[in-house]
Amino acid sequence: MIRQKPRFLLLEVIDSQREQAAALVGMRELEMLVKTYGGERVAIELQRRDHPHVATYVGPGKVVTLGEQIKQLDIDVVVINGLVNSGQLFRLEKALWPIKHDIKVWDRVDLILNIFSQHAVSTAAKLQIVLAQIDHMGPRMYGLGGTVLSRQGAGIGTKGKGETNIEKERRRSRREKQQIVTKLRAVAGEQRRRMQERKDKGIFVIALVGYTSAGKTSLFNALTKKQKSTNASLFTTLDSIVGRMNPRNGQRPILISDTIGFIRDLPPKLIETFKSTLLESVEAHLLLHVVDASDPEFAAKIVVVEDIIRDLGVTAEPFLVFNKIDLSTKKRIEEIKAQFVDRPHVLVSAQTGDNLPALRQQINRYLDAAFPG
Ligand SMILES: Nc1nc2c(ncn2[C@@H]2O[C@H](COP(=O)(O)OP(=O)(O)OP(=O)(O)O)[C@@H](O)[C@H]2O)c(=O)[nH]1
Ligand SMILES: [Mg+2]
Repeated sequence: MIRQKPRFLLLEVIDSQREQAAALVGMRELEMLVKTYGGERVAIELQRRDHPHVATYVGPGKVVTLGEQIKQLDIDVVVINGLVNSGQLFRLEKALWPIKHDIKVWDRVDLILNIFSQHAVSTAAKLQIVLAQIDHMGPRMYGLGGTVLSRQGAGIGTKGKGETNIEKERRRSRREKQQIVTKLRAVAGEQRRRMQERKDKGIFVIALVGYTSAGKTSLFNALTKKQKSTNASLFTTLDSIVGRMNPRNGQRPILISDTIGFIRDLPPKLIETFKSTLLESVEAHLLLHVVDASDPEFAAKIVVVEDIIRDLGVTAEPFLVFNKIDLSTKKRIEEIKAQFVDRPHVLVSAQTGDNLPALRQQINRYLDAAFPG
């Protein structure tokens, strides 16, 4: 039976160097992801080991205690806070079958992909997710007890297929992947053509990028007067949307695109998969990097985002927009200004509209530079 609110056990292996307190801070984001998925965090487990166990990620003793917890707490999904290879995930899951036949063992990327498939609207986004799942799940997909979660509704409560016909499944999955890649190429080509058309018409194109939940869609709404949905949970936006910003009198039109947010520890292959969604960012005249100034971890998140956009092939330095200053103290705002004195930036609140005129002014400066005379 599929439960309304699947029960999660969050697990992390930490080496002897890592402080327990730091690991627990890292778990907060995972907890937020579980909540976004619609799950309930029932337990958190840290295991100290210098290296994950080669076969089952956690050691044999831990497999036994995990089993006991799963039984006692009636856990549906064990999610590991990390990127785990699919053999380890599969063997750990299999070791737990005698305790609960439909237990799921996911890593962080499985969880993120399942959230993506809940939120995807457009055909392109859906295709990208299936492709990412084929890549990430590897052999777990076919036969080896795997489940293609996007095809199973919430992805909970499905049983393994057994180990027969693996070769047939593998071939089928390879074919499916090829078909998706071809379709996505067509989507990307079409998007590129539209982008070029806009550029040829002399339209100034801005793309919003940033960590998930930084406030990209809120800023998009504030600048375009649209009402796209925003939410405190993660990955509210998956599909790119484009809106028009009111230009100065007689000025050329400005288009802004809002897209999927980034998060740490995304495998490069996954980013590759989402490239067609992110094309708009690559091709834009100006990239606005939206940062949640009220987040104590924002500096590390800036690095995550900039690494990803570099991987996408963007060479220009994005313009930093520190958002949510309504939540920050005056002292904090001064600190940010001092810390980023060497980089072009503005501090705004998409919610209250504070300092948005300064952002518009900066945008116009970039526009004038892109289309001189
Ligand atoms: N206080 C405050 N909250 C804000 C501001 N901007 C956005 N938020 C809130 O932050 C949360 C995330 O905002 P979104 O605009 O959905 O963020 P996003 O970057 O588009 O997030 P994803 O699409 O999920 O990656 C929502 O709860 C917003 O209401 C702001 O300036 N001030
Ligand atoms: Mg959004």
